Amino acid sequence: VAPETEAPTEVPAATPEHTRTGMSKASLKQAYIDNLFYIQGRFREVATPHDLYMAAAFTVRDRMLDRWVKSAQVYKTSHARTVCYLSAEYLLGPHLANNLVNLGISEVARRAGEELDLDFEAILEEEEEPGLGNGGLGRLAACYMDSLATVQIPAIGYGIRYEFGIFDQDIQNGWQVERSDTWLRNGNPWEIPRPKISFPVRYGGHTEHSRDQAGRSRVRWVADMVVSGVAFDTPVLGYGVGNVNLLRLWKAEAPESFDFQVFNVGDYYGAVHAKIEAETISKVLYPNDEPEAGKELRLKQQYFFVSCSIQDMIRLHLNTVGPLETFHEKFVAQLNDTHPAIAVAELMRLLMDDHAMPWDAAWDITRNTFCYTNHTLLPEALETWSVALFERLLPRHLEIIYEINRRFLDTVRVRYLGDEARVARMSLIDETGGRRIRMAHLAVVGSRAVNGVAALHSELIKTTILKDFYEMSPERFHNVTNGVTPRRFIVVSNPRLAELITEFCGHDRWIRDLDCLRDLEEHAEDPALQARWREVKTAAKQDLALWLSQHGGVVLDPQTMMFDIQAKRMHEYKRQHLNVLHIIRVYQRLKQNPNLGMVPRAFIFGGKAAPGYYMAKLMIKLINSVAEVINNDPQVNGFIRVAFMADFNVKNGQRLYPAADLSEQISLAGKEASGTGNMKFSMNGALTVGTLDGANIEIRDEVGAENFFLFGMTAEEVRRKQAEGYRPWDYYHGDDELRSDIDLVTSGLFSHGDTNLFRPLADHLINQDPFMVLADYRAYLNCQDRISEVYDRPAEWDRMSILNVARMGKFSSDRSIRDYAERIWGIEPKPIGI
Ligand code: B1H
Repeated sequence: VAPETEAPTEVPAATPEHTRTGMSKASLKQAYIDNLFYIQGRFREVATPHDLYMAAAFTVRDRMLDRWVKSAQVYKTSHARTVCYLSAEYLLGPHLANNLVNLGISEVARRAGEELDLDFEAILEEEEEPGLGNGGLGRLAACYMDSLATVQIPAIGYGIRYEFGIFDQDIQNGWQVERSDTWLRNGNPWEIPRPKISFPVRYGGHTEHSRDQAGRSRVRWVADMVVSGVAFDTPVLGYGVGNVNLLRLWKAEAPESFDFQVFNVGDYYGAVHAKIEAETISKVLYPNDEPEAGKELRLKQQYFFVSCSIQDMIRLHLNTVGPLETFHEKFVAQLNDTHPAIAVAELMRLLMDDHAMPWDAAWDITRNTFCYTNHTLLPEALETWSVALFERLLPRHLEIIYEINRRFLDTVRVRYLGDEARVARMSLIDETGGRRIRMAHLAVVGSRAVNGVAALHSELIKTTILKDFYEMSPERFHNVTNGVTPRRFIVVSNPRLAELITEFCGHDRWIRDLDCLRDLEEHAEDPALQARWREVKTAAKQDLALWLSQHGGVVLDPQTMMFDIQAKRMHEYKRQHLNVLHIIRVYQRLKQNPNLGMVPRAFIFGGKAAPGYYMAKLMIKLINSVAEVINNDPQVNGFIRVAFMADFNVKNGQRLYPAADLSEQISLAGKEASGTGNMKFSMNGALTVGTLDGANIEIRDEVGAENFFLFGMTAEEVRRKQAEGYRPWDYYHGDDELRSDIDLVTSGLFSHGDTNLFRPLADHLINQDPFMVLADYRAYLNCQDRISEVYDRPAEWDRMSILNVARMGKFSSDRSIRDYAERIWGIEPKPIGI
């Protein structure tokens, strides 16, 4: 985006339009001062840091609204086909810096700030991030919103405006302590409330079946609770384009009339109670990275945002295109995992019960509207709901699901004569044990296309959890490998690297077309680039080291130490404890031989544990306990240090990715559907130590096997070993170093003499080890030794690092979105000029 030419004078040209949305330095300055005064009601002398931030946010937002109006007009008048992304989570991260980049005014804004004597970095720091997601799945939705706008595809992201997002993590005495996330406390300048865009959402009650005058069967759902969903809109601007898409999040409120009804019969407390109950629905994000078993409120949340969203889509369609028969031509709706899968039944209900459409026509539209993305194979993460709960909360939807199932199973029976075992396996209802609804089956049956999130994952879907469905209709199964946005994860978080890339590529086209990074390849061995590359990495490490020393007190040496980072949710399958066993091995080696010549390393961790996940919390305690011993042992702490960064979130992630030399992607093969942190690290020049899991495989294919540190069993080897009967005990007894490392965990060394504290963790490894840490331990250590050797040869390391970045084009979320658009959605870009 070329900002308009600079006005040479201090006083901006004084048309209000100009100062309101002009992009020159003078316009920005004037707009900033105006916003500080007219929106915040402050002048400089009395403004708080938060006021200064709000004025900046409004200055930027005004410039986005300009483009938003135009996008909305073009989309509307051209009846543009639109993607609706349905996701219970959006892990957005701070908006300000990102929007400045996408508007193309980062530099001019910085200079305007300087002239106003503002601390630009402090203003950026002031923003509270909307943490409306748990981890990869929610962050993926946020990256996809950025890319949808950037590749100019009309889109609406639908979700929940949680009042409390993912909890903030404190570390106290080495343990995780959760604090509630009050991100809305000081107001959110990026959202626009739309009180007039609101829909009723009903729960409970019963259904009444009758026939209308034409003899058609009609159903009336008489609910016993109603809440109202109110829209809050956030504009999402693409990079360097005029397209602004809409993120529409729903807040639950008590409908006014409902209040009065109760109030009128004198039940004042009842009315207040009903109001609280309604508002509870969008109160808080469930902080688990797997479904919360049987929690009624969770199902209420899912239905709440899905119902509002589908009602909104129907309203938009009736207002623009017209007849509902063409609904699926106007909209395609992507289900981000099964959390919004109830949408299948909801669209059926609205078409049939509210719009009098016959079953077959409604089913045709429904089936052609939805597409489903699966994000996990872990059995405990596959969502099911008890039929009893469904019946109580969504009686009409249960009827519809039964009917979908009845018709679907009939087609299975006709196709596979006599195979009742298959019928039972494919049923939407799991009849083993208590009866439960299988949300993944509902999503598959109700969708036109199904996809996994990395090549291996998409293959495994076909051979494991959805095998029967794949056999029946293979043409509906796809792969779309995940991606991440280079705007946030390179340009915003690593400006030094961005500048260096631009210099050596000779252009900044790579920001919108990441394949252009290939232009770096020819410089991979150029000592000039390598020297600069190292400077950039060291500077990022210095930034991180400084920040960590000020937040938690760990001192790391960015000059001598390799920064070895594992940052992701805490989970046994991700195997943070494998990393810890390596640290303990290095520690023991150093204690045995203090003169051991070794590459100094800083082992850095970040990640939240689900509040109820005991083992994950114990892993955090273990990391911090190991850190305490190592960091205070002068015999080793010049060589190794351990840091746990509290509160890993988008903002803190942006501090970590640029500073990593080594990226730890060490999940048990077959368990990590894709991973996206792996891409963020690699894009910032970290080399990966990883298993053949998720997108690691594709990253290795792209960057070249010689530029990737591979170790461990393949998914196939894992499967075989588990089929044979895996015995971790044999590894424990067969490897002296392994045994000694695990024994040190329970020796009391890391727990002030308490030999019980880590016993559950050690025992679990020795006896069960469901994620085969012990089986991969030796391969991991050997690989880490190789890594240290290569790190000792800087020219070789730098070359590998440059080639990693140069070959990351595939992992831009722009590519993922183009894949969806072409192969799944059948939708064309609708370019909006600036
Ligand atoms: C992923 C989840 C998830 N897979 C349930 N599944 C949740 C499941 O609140 N819940 O109920 C929340 C999240 N998240 C992740 O998705 C995968 O583990 C990653 O491998 C993948 O990269 C990411 C995006 O596809």
